[in-house]
Amino acid sequence: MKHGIYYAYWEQEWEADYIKYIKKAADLGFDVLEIGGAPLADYSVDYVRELRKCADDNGITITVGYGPTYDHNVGASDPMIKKGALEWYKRTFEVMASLDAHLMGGALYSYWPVNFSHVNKEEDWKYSVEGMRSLGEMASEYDIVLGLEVLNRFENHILNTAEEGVDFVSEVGLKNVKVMLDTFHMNIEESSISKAIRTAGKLLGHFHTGECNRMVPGKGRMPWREIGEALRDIGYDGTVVMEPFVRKGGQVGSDIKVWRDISKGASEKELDEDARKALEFQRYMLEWK
Ligand SMILES: [Mn+2]
Repeated sequence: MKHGIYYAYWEQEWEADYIKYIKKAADLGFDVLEIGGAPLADYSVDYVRELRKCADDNGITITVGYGPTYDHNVGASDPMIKKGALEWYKRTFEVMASLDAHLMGGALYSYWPVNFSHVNKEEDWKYSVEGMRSLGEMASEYDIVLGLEVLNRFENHILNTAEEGVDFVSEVGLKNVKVMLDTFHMNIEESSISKAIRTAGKLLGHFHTGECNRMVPGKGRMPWREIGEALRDIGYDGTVVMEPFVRKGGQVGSDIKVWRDISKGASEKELDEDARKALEFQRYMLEWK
């Protein structure tokens, strides 16, 4: 199991200096830094080389998280949107290959946040499966696995439970298109968190962690022992990335709906210390034998 953290824990805007966070993640003891996919296609060759070198020098594996914009929805019924989206993903996958990054996770089958005034689940599901076949085939050329993140009902309508994730991924039918679960979303939608993990089983390709209010693991009431037992039962040996959001303000605070300072005015140093402790806690809860 490799443990990581999403860079946006420390940021109030989505743009960030990933070099800084690669170093920080390594200093705190993480194996993985999850970066945002949005800017990758626009990076210069030189900057990509610099990022890659920094990751290699620090022993950090990069994973990529992405909440696709409306224009990057491969599940769109409009063929022009799908075409443009696939072109953008191709450029992004090329950069990921240069970064030796082999996993992208998020609502890749849709877009985020969804405008719910126009949804038709059955129809959107159908276009989405077709779109993911195209995207998955393209990703396989770059040796990239796609984790389709199951989200709660307020953020997406297509995949809300592990069972739906498994049905969807089975319909897509590609080895590199997998189910991705996140404890924050599961807490809202799943009757049993351990059963959801067992339902995903061998199809689980990426895992996000966080407390019910998105604090770092260990500060809340998520059933970590149950989660650890289920992950061990299915023999999960992939990436586990914590995705805490505790600061309000900026585009991140607004998009994630953080309307109070959950961190209680924590400094960057205090946030670092919380992350370090959460990593120790997570390794213990998910990996003890
Ligand atoms: Mn997540």
